[in-house]
Amino acid sequence: MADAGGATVAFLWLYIVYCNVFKIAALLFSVASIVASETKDFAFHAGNPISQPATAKDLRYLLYDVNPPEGFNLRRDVYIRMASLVKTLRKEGDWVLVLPPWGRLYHWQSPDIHQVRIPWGEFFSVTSLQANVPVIEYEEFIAESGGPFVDQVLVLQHYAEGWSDGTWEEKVDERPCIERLMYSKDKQGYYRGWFWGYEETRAINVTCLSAQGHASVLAPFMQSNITATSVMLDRAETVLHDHYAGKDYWDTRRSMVFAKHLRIIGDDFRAKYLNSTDEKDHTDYKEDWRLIKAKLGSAKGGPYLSVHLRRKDFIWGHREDVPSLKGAVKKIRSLMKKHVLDKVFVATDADEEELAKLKRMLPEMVRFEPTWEDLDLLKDGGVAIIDQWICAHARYFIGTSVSTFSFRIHEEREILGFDPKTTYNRFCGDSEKECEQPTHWKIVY
Ligand SMILES: Nc1nc2c(ncn2[C@@H]2O[C@H](COP(=O)(O)OP(=O)(O)O)[C@@H](O)[C@H]2O)c(=O)[nH]1
Ligand SMILES: [Mg+2]
Repeated sequence: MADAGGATVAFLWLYIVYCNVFKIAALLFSVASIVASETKDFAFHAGNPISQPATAKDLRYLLYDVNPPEGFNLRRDVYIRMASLVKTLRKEGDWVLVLPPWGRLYHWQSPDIHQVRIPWGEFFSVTSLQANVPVIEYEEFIAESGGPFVDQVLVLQHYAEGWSDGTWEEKVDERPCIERLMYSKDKQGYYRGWFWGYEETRAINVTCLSAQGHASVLAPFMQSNITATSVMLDRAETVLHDHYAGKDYWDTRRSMVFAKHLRIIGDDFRAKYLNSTDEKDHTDYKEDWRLIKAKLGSAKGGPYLSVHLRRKDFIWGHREDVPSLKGAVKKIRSLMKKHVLDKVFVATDADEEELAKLKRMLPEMVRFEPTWEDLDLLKDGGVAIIDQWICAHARYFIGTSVSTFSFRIHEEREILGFDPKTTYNRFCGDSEKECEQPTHWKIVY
């Protein structure tokens, strides 16, 4: 057990100061031009209304949001679907994807920490995202598009009648809203609702759209029926992946590089407590994700077992595929023995009581335990990413059944070039009969 370390905190302060200077500069000189100069040739440009008024006129913005109860790692998956849709839309127009600020997530419950209106740049490398598809932060959208207004909100929903006639078809139709609308008109006739904690944001128009199929099924509808400059898809998780685990999926997934300060903290921790460095472990990383093409099986990983032990809502329902703590510790011990590893790194969302129990049963476990000050800077999302990063670099990983948190670790390890046998593993429930292991989704370049 260890805290994140003083040097790391000092580094973070420098980083934050740097970010703030950057923000002020952005306000003074127009966000768009800063983005363009920062990204240079590395990325697409999201359009530049100051120096190119002609193209700015045609710029369209796609915004989106996800069902409130959904967690961090499903939201990362929905980003992939939206990136795919924007790529399709861009065949007929200059569309830019607006990154929905992070916040108000059900699991982000650390007390006294401000966790709303968090830009993507705090968790991911936006320059890396831009090398895949043009994206901008929400505040850049406000600055560029002329204010906190969304022209058209389309609330996605299924079909009231379902698809009970037995034939699945892909379709989109404007329909009456099935559920109670989460937007209401104010005195001026604007729609108010949840816009990521930006209370001044309003929508001009809100309608419901029944959609069934993959994300790009929306493209023809949007191209022929919507003329609004900014369009927000709410409940974006309603539409599916265009092609799950295909090349486009992996391109977008690979572009979701964690923010550099989080990777540095994770790497420092690996070196300090787990005797793990990229050089020794053959997990070399390049800043430009397009240059990373690790061969399957080339990564060795640090000399530790890593574990993602999902608890909380996963045990409340006494799910059959989730082990008791006792069962999990038994499995951990047997894996350490089998793979001759004397260290185990544990990432978990266990509550205080369970954690105390786990510590008694597995006193040697190593965890990333941020101080309050660290947490204040990193937020729950940053800590989750550091946990995932450390799990991704272990010689052997075991996760929790159907947890998207574990799935994102699988992908990270796939990118790093681990042998699938060391990655696609999960705990079994204590009395689970057929304990099917996770699917290997092979990376496609
Ligand atoms: N730091 C940390 N947070 C976790 C861990 N497991 C779960 N969480 C938190 O709980 C949330 C789980 O929700 P989600 O991301 O939707 O994953 P899923 O529910 O497991 O599919 C995460 O986003 C984290 O905030 C863990 O091992 N470490
Ligand atoms: Mg979840």
